[in-house]
Amino acid sequence: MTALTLVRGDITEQSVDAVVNAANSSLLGGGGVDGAIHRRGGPDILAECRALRAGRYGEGLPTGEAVATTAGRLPARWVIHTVGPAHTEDEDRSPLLASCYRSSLRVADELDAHAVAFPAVSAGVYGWPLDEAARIAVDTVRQTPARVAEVRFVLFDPRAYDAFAARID
Ligand code: AR6
Repeated sequence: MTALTLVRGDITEQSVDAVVNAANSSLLGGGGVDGAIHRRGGPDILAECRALRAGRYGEGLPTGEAVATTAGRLPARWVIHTVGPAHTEDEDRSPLLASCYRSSLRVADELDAHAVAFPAVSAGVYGWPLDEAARIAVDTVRQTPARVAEVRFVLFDPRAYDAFAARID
C-alpha cells in the first residue's frame, strides 16, 4: 500500500527517488515548479527533454500523460514530467488532472521508484482552485494501485499545504 505524506517546502530539495514536475506540453521549461526543477537540476534535464521532443514526443507531451528524465543535479534520481490541464469554467477537465497522478505513478512503478514527491499539479499558473486540486490529487493517489511505497505531497505555499492537509486527515 502506498503511504501518503505531506511536507511544506520546495520540491527540488526532496531526497526521493522521483520528483514530479508540473510541466507544459513543450517539455522545454517554464515558471513555477518547472522553472525551479530546471534551474536547480541543471542542463541535463533539458537535454533529455529535447531528445524526447526529437523522438517519441515530436508534438509535445499530451495533457494528462507523464514521462521520465534524469533529475540532473537534484537529490532525486528522476524527474517525472506531467502536463496538467489549465482550469476553465467551461469544461470539466478533472479527469485529465486525475490522469496526471495515475500516469506519473505508472511511470514511477516502471522505474521501480519507492518514494515519489508530487507538487500540486495545475494549482499555480494553470489556475486550479486549491481545494479541488487537493481533492483530485489525494483521491486519485488513494485509488490508484501502485508499488510506490511513499507519495509525498510537497506544497510550497501555506494555503496549498492546508488544502492538502484537510484532505489527508
Ligand atoms: N516546490 C513545490 N511547489 C512549488 C514550487 C516548488 N519549488 N514552486 C511552485 N510551487 P505551477 P501549474 C507550487 O505554476 O499550475 C509552468 O510555467 C505552486 O505554488 O508550477 O501546473 C509550466 O511550464 C503551485 O501550488 O504549475 C506550465 O506552463 C503548484 O506548485 C505551467 O507553469 C503548481 O504551480 C504549469 O502550471
